[in-house]
Amino acid sequence: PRVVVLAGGVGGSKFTLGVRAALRRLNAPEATVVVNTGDDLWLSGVRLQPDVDSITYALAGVNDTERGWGRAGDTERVNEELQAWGAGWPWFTLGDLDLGTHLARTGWLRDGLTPTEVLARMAQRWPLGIRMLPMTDSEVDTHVLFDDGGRLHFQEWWTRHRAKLTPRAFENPGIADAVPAPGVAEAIAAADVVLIAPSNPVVSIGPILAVSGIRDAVRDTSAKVVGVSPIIGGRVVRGMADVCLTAIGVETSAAAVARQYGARSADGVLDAWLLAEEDAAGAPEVEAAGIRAVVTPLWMRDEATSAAIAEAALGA
Ligand code: GDP
Ligand code: FO1
Ligand code: CA
Repeated sequence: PRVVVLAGGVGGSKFTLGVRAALRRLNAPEATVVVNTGDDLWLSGVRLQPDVDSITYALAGVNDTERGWGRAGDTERVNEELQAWGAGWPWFTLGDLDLGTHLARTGWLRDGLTPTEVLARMAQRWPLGIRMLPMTDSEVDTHVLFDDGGRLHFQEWWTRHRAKLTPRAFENPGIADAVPAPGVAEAIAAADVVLIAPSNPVVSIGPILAVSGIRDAVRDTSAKVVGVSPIIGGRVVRGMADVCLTAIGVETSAAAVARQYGARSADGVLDAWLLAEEDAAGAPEVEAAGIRAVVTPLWMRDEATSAAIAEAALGA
C-alpha cells in the first residue's frame, strides 16, 4: 500500500520506525511521513526543527532514545561556550553533533533552499527508508497563551517551565496563510492509507491539520485514515499532551481524542482509531462517533512492537 504518516517527534519517530519495518515486510514502497514543524524555532542564529530531527535521527539509528531528542552520545562543549557568552537559552541544550545539523540546515536555508529541499538534502546522508516532508515551507510558530494575557513560545513553556504554567490556549500565528509543502497534498491524495501517529494531538498533529490544504487533502482523499491513540490507560505515555488537551477542553482519554479528531463522515479526519487494551471500555464511544474502533496493544517498546501497531493500523 501507498502510506502517508502524519507525525510529531517522540511518538512520531517510534511509530515511523514501525511503519518502515511493516512495509519492508510487505515489500511495499517507501512511506511518506509529513512532519510537524510547528515547534521549530530560531536560537543562537540557527534553525532548530525538533520533530524533523527526532524522526531523521531515529530512522538513521543515531538518536538518543533515553531523552527522546538529539543525538546518541552527544557532547556539550559548544553549548558551554554559548552559555558563557550568555547566548541562547540557559535551560536549552544544543549538543555538539546536533549543532552540526542546525548549522548545515541554516547554511542551506541562507543559500536559498526551501525547508523541503533542505530536508531532502539531509535525508541523503543516511538510507532512511522513508520519504520525509515538512508539513509546510512557511515558518509557523506555536505560542502558549495564558489567562494573564501573556504568551510564550511553546519550546520555552515546555523546556523551561516543564508545562507547569497552565495554558489557556495554543496559537499558530500565520498558519492560516501556510500552504502544504510541495508533495504533501499530492501524497495524501494518492495514498491508500493515511496514518495519524500516536503524537501529541494538540501541538504535533494539531498544527499539521491546521494547514488548511492538508486538512482538506485528508478529508478528500480516497485513502482510509487511521489514527493511533497517544493516550494509554487514560494517561500520556510521556510529555505534556494531557496539559495541552485540558487547555482545549478535551479529556485525557483515548476516546475523547478520537472524538476531537472526529469522523470523516462528520467533517473530521478519522475512519478508524486504534485504542489500547487498557482503554477498550472507550471503544463504544468511538464507534458512536462514527469511527471504527480497533483495540490492540499500543506500547511501542521497540521496533517489533511498533511494527505490530503499524500492521494493525494498516489492517484496519
Ligand atoms: P514530541 O513532538 O516529541 O512531543 O512527540 P509526539 O508529539 O510525536 O509524541 C508525543 C506523544 O507520544 C505523547 O502524547 C505520548 O503519550 C505518545 N507516546 C510516546 N510513546 C508512546 C507509546 O509507546 N505508545 C503510544 N500509544 N503513545 C506513545
Ligand atoms: N527538550 C528539553 O526538554 N530540553 C532541552 O534542552 C532540549 C533541547 C533540544 C535541542 C534540539 C532539539 O531538536 C530538541 C530539543 N529538546 C529539548 C526537545 C524538544 O524541545 C521537545 O521535546 C519537543 O519539541 C516537544 O515536542
Ligand atoms: Ca514536537
